[in-house]
Amino acid sequence: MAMSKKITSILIANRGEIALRVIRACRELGIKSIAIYSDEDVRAVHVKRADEAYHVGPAAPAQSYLNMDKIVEIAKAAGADAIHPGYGFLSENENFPEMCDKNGMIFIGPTAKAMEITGDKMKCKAVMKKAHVPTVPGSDGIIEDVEKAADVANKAGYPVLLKSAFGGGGRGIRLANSEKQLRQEFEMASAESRAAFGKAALFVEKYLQRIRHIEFQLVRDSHGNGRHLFERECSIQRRHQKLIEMSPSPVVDQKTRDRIGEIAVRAAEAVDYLNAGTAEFLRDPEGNFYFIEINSRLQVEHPVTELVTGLDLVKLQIAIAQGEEIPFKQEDLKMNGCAIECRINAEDPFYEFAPSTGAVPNCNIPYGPGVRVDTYLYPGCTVSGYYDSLTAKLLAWGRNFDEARVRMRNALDEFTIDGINTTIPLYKTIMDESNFIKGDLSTDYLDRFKIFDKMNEDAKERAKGKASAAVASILLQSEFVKKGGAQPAAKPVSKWKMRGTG
Ligand code: MV4
Repeated sequence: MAMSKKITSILIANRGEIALRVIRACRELGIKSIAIYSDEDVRAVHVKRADEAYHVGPAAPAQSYLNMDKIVEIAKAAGADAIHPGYGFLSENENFPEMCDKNGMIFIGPTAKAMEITGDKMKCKAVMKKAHVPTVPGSDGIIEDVEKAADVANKAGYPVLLKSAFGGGGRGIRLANSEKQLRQEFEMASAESRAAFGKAALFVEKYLQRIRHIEFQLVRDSHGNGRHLFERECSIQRRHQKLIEMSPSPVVDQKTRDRIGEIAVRAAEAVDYLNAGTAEFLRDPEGNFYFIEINSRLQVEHPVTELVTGLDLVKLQIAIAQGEEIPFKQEDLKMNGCAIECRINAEDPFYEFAPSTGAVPNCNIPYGPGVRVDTYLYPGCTVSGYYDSLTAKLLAWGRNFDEARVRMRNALDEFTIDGINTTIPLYKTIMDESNFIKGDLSTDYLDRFKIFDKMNEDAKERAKGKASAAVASILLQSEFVKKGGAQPAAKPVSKWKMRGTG
């Protein structure tokens, strides 16, 4: 598939901040950007910024941003050369690249074949084992009977996890601490699986505890060149939703980075990967890395990598999609400084992350040295309940972790979003938290260090601080008035005069 057709226009099959991100890359490259929008997004900023915008359908994703037929129809009518799927929506649907191809359009992403393999966890694991990519010890494929399961578990050592091949995002995972428990869980899980899918598609893995989620950014071109763009540490999550990502990981030294990065490139080769993707690993406290999956899309957290490498991943995606070779060698890449990303979600962290949507009458978006914000927010916008809760990605870059962390902390103070609740208060607490500062991260970080209790305390303190500041300012003002200094009802003075220039 060494296609080499210069892309001159791209339809962006997405919305929100990622649509804006792709539009910016198009503008830089002189490529025409074509947006689509649902009824809900008539006033969305991606519609204003794109060169052209077309209505795709009603608010519901199935009838708009997931409607392949309609999207391809619009792309054809608009004369698009290529389609960028962003993340979510159609980005990992293996039918979409084929459909684009049939209609003479370039899909900016991996091939259907690579998507199909990476989308099937068991198949992917088997391919990786063959390619000598380390995977979690356990069964080679699906286990149909309980005796075989007990056998594998005894070899791997307890505790083990029973995973459903049809699960995903933490669904269909059961823990067994002993053979007795394994037998019970196996019977229940296979009955459940048979009822739902007609067969007991279970596999057994050693249960890794206190793990970190560390992933490597990958790019691979149609000429077979594969590169890794270092790691991102994504251990701070809640219910399999990432909240904070950073690069470098506090526990990855250069030797490990080179070693695991090379393995990640090998993983990409094993599935003949094309374009940008991510190899996910679990790291245990002993420092062992185990491959778990490849995400066959550009990820939410890709700007973390952009800040530490100086590369533009969307521009790179477009170059690869039009048949170009990746313009750098592995040894040309250097990691510069540290970047942290906080996902600003429209959810209430004080109330089980309940969705919080509606009008945003005003907002203040931070900026300044080392600060990047990818967002669709603007004063007067609306946050819709139909789509993903991500409203903004706040990133801070620094020469080292602490500079990035302090910049993030200050930017969080500057960031205000009126009308809705967001995850900002949680991140303020985390940026100040001693274990975060030490880099003591794991996927159970929030529970292990009782972060929500700390957040509640912090919020109380801040409320007190605000109340006393308000009282102090009233007192000050009354003092000032008593001294006869204030002229509250004075006629407005020209600002120019006040600055002493008039
Ligand atoms: C594991 C694991 C521990 N041991 N597998 C959760 C969803 C998924 N895709 C894989 N997951 C896990 N698999 C073994 N053998 C722990 C998790 C896990 C997890 C993984 C990545 C990021 C966050 C997580 C949170 C809880 C559990």
